[in-house]
Amino acid sequence: MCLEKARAWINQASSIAVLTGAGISAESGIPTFRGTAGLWKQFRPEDRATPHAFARNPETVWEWYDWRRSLISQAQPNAGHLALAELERSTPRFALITQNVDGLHQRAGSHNLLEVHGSIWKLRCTKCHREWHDQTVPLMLPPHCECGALARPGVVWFGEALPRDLWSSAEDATAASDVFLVVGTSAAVYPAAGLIHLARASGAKVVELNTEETAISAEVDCTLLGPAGEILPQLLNPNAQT
Ligand code: BJW
Ligand code: ZN
Repeated sequence: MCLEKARAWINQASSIAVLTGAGISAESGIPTFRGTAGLWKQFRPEDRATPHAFARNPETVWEWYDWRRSLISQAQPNAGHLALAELERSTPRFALITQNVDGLHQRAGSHNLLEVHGSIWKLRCTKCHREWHDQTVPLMLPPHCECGALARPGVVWFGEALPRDLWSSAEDATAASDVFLVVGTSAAVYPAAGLIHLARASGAKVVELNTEETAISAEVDCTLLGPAGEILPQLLNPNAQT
C-alpha cells in the first residue's frame, strides 16, 4: 500500500525534497490554475501571466494580482502546509520547492523554502530592477518604484527564466534527495515539472499526493489520492490513524 511504503521511505530518508503546487493551498481557499474551478477557466494565461500582457495592459494585470493578494491575505495555512513545516524540523536535509507565490509555506513555519515562481508579496521595478516586499492590501494601482518607474509583481510569468540561484538550489536539492514528494501540482508547467524526472533519474523514491491522477502519475513510485490537508498529516504523523 502506497501510504505504508511512503512512510517507510520517509522514515529511512536523510534527505527529502518536496515540490508543491497550487493544490496544497486549495484547502486554504486559494484557487488553483487548472481544473474546473481554476483561474485559467476565467482568465487566459496570455492575458494575465506574460510579460507581453503586462506591457500591453499593466492596469488589468495589476488589478488581477491585487485581487489575488487580497484573497491570500485573508487565507490561513492549512494542515498540509503545517505538516511540511514539521517534516522539515525532523529531517536532516530538507528543501521545500514551491511553485506557489502565496507565502503560506513561510507563514506555516517552513524555512528552507525555494519559491521558484517568485512571490506575490514582492514588487520589482521595470526600470532599475530594484525588488522590495510590500504586504499592503489593496495597493494603490499601478504601484511605482522610488525611481518613478512602473513596478511589476515579483513573480515568474510564462516565457521568463526562473531565478538562476534558486533554480540551481532546487536542482541540487532534488538530485540529492532520497525521497521526493510531489504535492498538489498538475506537473504541467516546465521547468518545475522537470524536477520530478530529475528526482527519478537521481534514484529518489518519488511519491505524488494529489486529488486526481496527473501527467506524471504513471512515472512516480506511488500516488496517494486525496486532499493534501488530510493526506500529508496521515503520511507524516506516525501517530495518525489510517
Ligand atoms: C489538490 C488539491 C488538494 C487540487 N490536495 N491536490 C517544456 C515543455 C513544454 C513547455 C515548456 C517547456 N519548458 C518551458 C515551457 C514553457 C512554459 C510551460 O511550461 N508551458 C506549459 C504550460 C505548456 N514555461 C515557462 O514559460 C517557464 N519559463 C521558462 O521555461 O523559461 C525559459 C527561459 C529560459 C531563459 C530565458 C528566458 C526563458 C515559466 C513558467 C512560469 C509559470 N508561471 C505561473 C504563474 C506564476 C505567477 C502567478 O501565480 O500568477 O505559475 S503559471 C501557473 O502554473 C503558476 C503555477 O506555479 C504553475 C503550475 O501550476 P500548479 O501549481 O501545478 O497548479 P495547477 O492548477 O495546474 O494544478 C493544481 C493541482 O492540484 C491539480 O493537479 C489538482 O488536481 C491538485 N489539487 N486540490 C491536493 N486539496
Ligand atoms: Zn526603479
